[in-house]
Amino acid sequence: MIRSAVTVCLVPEARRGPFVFHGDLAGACASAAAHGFDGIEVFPPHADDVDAMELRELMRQHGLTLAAMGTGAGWLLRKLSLTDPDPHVRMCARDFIGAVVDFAGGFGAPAIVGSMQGRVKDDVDREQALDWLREELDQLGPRAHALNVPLLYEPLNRYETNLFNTVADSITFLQTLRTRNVKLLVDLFHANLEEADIAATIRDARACVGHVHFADSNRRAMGFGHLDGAPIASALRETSYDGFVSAEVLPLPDSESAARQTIASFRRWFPRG
Ligand SMILES: [Mn+2]
Repeated sequence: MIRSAVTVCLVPEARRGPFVFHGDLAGACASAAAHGFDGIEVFPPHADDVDAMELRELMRQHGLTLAAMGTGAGWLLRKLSLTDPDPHVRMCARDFIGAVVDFAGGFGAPAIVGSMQGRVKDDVDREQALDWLREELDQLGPRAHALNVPLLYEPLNRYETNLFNTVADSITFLQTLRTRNVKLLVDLFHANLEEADIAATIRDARACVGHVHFADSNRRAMGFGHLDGAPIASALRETSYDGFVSAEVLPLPDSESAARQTIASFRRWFPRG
């Protein structure tokens, strides 16, 4: 069953970032549940900054599931990445992501490697950078597998990384890993910039897709931009996608409106019974 989620950002430095709710975890959970979402996706400063008991109680109280947890604060706050030329920085990046893998895994949820993948710097050989990324993902993938969850790798658009921008190139790379436990996160905002045909991309990727960021062409809630969501939703349904579509969108014109628009689009494209 395809499930709905909204993002909750707990990083003050990312308060202008593409997250539906900011700062108030309890308030976000109450609102997500009131709108009828199935889950929330949390973007924490660090895994240690989230109180697992509090989160578990909020999930229980509101009947929500933890959909996924982001790791981008490791880049935003600490400039850590898995392709940094400094081995110590790569180790810190792996530890940062590993802590999120462990925390989220305790909730049955995957961690996301997005901006933490980094980029090939000007003075670094591309194959070398890919070897570094491969080495780290081959450690993190099994760590997630031990908790019975995948690790999510998110292709980003060309303005955010020069590693891989398309789903197909990402899949080709993931097939060179020893671990089979890294799945793809297809973010519709990035896909709109990079893919020729998003629905065909989803069909071709099929079982490799583990999570979807549900965002329109302008990073606003689905329906507030110019993406045609219907064929994308059809592709997800026809490939028996069984994960979350999670609104990683700007809180415009405000959080409540973005949540309301997202759930309306979700219900239109993924009707239940
Ligand atoms: Mn995303």
